[in-house]
Amino acid sequence: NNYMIIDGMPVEINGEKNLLEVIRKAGIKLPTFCYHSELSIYGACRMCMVENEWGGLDAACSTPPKPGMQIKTNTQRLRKYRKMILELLLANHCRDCTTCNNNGKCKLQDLAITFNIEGVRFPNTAAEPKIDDSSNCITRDQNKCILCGDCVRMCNEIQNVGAIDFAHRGSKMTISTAFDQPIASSPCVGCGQCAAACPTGAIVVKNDKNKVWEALDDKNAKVTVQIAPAVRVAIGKELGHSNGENTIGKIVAALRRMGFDEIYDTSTGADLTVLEESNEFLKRLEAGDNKMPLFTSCCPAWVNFCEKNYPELLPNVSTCRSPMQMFASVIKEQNKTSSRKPVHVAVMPCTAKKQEAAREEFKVNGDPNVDYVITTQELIQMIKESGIVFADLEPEAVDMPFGTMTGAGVIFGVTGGVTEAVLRRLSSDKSSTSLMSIAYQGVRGMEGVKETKIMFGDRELRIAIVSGLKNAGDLIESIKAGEHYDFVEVMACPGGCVSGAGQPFTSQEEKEKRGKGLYSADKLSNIKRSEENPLMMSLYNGLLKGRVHELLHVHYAD
Ligand code: HC0
Ligand code: SF4
Repeated sequence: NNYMIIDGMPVEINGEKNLLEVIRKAGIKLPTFCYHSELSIYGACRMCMVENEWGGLDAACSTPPKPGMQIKTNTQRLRKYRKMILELLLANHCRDCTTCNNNGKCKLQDLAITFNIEGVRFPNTAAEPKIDDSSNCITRDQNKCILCGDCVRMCNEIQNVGAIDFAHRGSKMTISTAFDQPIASSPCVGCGQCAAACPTGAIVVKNDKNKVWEALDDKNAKVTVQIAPAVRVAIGKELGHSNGENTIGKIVAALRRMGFDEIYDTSTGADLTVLEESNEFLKRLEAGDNKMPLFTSCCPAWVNFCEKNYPELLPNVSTCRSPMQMFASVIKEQNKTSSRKPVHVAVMPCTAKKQEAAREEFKVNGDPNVDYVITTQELIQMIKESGIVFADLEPEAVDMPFGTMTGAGVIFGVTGGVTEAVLRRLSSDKSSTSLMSIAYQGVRGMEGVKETKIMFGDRELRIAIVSGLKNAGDLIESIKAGEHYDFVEVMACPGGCVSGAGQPFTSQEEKEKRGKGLYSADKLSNIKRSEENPLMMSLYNGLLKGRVHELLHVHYAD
């Protein structure tokens, strides 16, 4: 008899941790601001109140379900209560919805519509915007904050960064950095996961699309663009396709209509990274030096995290530039004699890539190799602004001379992908059976911590794959305590780039579909190993000759 009664209907209880999960399973959309299944329960917003059989009110998110329980989710009293909460929130919230960066994606706006709030009975006490624009990745406006604490728990519990926290008490309560310093001077690593969790416009991803429009309008500019692996499986949902569907051909078609001069795929850059990182790994392994394990370096939020928290480990971080930066050096080098000013844009699922692009290490004579990074969400806005009907576009191919890539490069966008691509390179058995078997050695799946052991010659290699910075921190502590690994892949966002904060925000389930979409794209690609990409040979014999270190590597430790 493991069931309870919700609005007169029996509903089975099957391991759910709280009433909210059972209610949602029953198909009832109970509203919440502060509930996220992956974060701890805060129970502050009170929107998920339900009426129990004795007429009392309980917060569904923090009440465990019990067999025989009888609750109601939709009574006049509850409707009044929810409206009151919304009116109170709206009373001290700015109402410039039409010009807010989060217009159309705001939960407060959404629920005001759902509950048909026709007026607010209290005076508007909203303070002037208090904007912190110091970061390249996110913009904060404290006065759009509803104090749900989602960002704080995300930054602390999942990312273990702790850049923001509650400050002051009572009506003065805010979310703040330590000493209210600008976010750029805090331990923030730019992962943007706080913005992904924020239900309002209080933390949003920096928007650089207008700079890209300007470059496209500039007749004297030659504008090239690269598209990151994870973008192709996440952009479609808002444009008439499904999550996980590979829409790379349509993205190319859309970018061409917008006026980009040359369009490339970051997966090509990832092939370069695979070759460089495999070489570096072998060299370190042979040298038997103490710079093991080798940590991957393609995730910029992870690099920031390491710099700020574990600087002593920087010599262990691969000297390989990220695929975005490797490819950008190549593209900029190729265009440096162009009669028009070369401008390079990267479309990324990631907010930290904006900061990576601005790093001094990646500038040549003061000019960044990547001039602008826009996120998947910004590209969606640009497509909509241009009136392009994405669903009707005929897919097109990327351009030459850098238009070949492999499946190994495409799977970079999901946790475990970099490792799998490197293992394909290292494996001496080049049969398709061996290639397939790598996929089944514990490298795939959305888990935040994966470990595998692989035989390499007569050596057993221990490999760890972590996503989410809390998991990275825990692994580093275990390494410091004596655990040995040879290779460690770190991605700051849980699940890898498919879950990047530049992507449309969605559920865990939908993120998994994106990951699967990348593996399907790999299956469909006719070249699956980076070393078999014919472009690599011509690059190493041409543009990269004698300049591999200068164009493809970086020393974060210096
Ligand atoms: Fe990623 Fe990347 S896989 S970090 O998530 O390595 O952003 O998609 O573009 O650079 O390729 C992001 C995605 C990239 C890079 C690649 C790597
Ligand atoms: Fe924390 Fe990431 Fe947000 Fe920075 S961007 S405040 S590190 S969650």
